[in-house]
Amino acid sequence: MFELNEDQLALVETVRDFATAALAPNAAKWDETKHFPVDVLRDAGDLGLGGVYAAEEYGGSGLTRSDAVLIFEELAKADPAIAAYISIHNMVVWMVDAFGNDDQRAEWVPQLASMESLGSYCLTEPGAGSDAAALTTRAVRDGDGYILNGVKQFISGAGSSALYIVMARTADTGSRGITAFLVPTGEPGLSFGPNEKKMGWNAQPTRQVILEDVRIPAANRLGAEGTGFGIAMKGLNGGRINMGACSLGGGQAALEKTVAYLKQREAFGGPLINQQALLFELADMDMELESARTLLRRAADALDRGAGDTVRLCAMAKRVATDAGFNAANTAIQLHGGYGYLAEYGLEKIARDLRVHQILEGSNEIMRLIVGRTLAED
Ligand code: FAD
Ligand code: 2MC
Repeated sequence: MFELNEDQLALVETVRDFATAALAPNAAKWDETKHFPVDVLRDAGDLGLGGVYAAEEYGGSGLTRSDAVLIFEELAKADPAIAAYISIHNMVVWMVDAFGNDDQRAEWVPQLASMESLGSYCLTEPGAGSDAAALTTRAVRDGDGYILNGVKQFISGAGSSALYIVMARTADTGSRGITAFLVPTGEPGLSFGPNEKKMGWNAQPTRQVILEDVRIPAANRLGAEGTGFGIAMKGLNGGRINMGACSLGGGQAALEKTVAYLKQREAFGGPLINQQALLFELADMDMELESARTLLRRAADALDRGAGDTVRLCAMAKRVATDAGFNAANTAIQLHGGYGYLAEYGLEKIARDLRVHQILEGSNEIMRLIVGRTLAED
């Protein structure tokens, strides 16, 4: 599990080459100008990064979750915001591929896997975030279709995506009354709020998705009525470890920048790396990132095998890796002194981007709730 095979080593190298050439040189500019680089996402799609763990049948790459965490760590070393969006897109593609019927898969997976079309995942609402099963967006059956009404909050990629997977209520039976729907862009009644002004993740849009009497055919229902919450949660298990991998990538990049900096920064008669107090900080960063990486690979392996403790391990890995990544970025700022605070050094962007990973795809408190519940149940 812990030694990469030849295919994985080649995969990491390919993704690193792409990230180094296409993402890293532009990351600061995209952050500053709030530019969502859809053309570069298409290049990522050409490399097979749009449907990493979708089956090959409809154009996915057919890779494993263990491969995916390697990919997202590499992408995030160059730009955590873009890596994280690609992860969300992959969650959408996988949900269509895993739970869609043949018609839905044939229609959507090829265009999503190539990233010709982008996908958004719409669970959160203004009044229902962590308590996702309390969502109130409604889908009412109307002849051979459904009429959707409601507002989805904080939707990544909104306004640019071709496909929105919307979790909506079809019955008043809690999490078992939720159904997933494929809502294509351009449907009458579908609109978007303004792009939110954010601390980080500036290279991807975050907007409300507003549904006002949006009529979609019943053929756009993903899975059976009442299965939408399970579909949404199963998507998130993979999303959570990917988000952890994105945090490790950002944290690792921050560590490497800091080692290089302390080797050349002179104070008190020599390079600062000779100060043991600082070397211990670097060692702690390295240990925390490596511990998180180990747990993340274990969770990815559990997801690949469909192991019984997958949900618990994905939640643990998400909490541990997103905290490790942010802490490493924050320490890196400190160890750069005043220069760490300057945008030019690239560290404050990493910290701003990684901060939200502790909040979204299930906050780190919710990860504790998931793990804690399994302890209480035992
Ligand atoms: P709340 O649920 O109101 O929580 C507030 C605080 O209370 C948090 O600290 C939370 O951890 C804590 N808390 C809540 N319940 C408990 C509890 N039982 N025990 C202990 N602590 C608790 N959502 C989507 O569906 N799709 C997206 O694409 C998407 N992208 C996002 C992008 C960004 C930039 C952001 C900021 C959010 C995004 N989200 C998205 C939403 C994100 O998943 C939610 O913000 C998150 O789940 C938390 O929900 P909330 O903001 O409503 O906070
Ligand atoms: N994997 C598979 N199934 C799951 C699951 C998971 N991770 N989590 C819950 N379920 C199932 C669970 O087994 C149960 O199934 P059944 O009805 O067959 O018994 C059902 O879902 C309901 O689960 P709970 O009874 O645990 O539901 P509850 O409402 O008590 O709590 C909680 C669920 C808090 C774990 C869930 O609401 C949650 O994960 N909240 C966080 C929301 C979140 O992660 N949002 C992220 C939005 S996306 C985003 O941020 C992006 C950037 C894209």
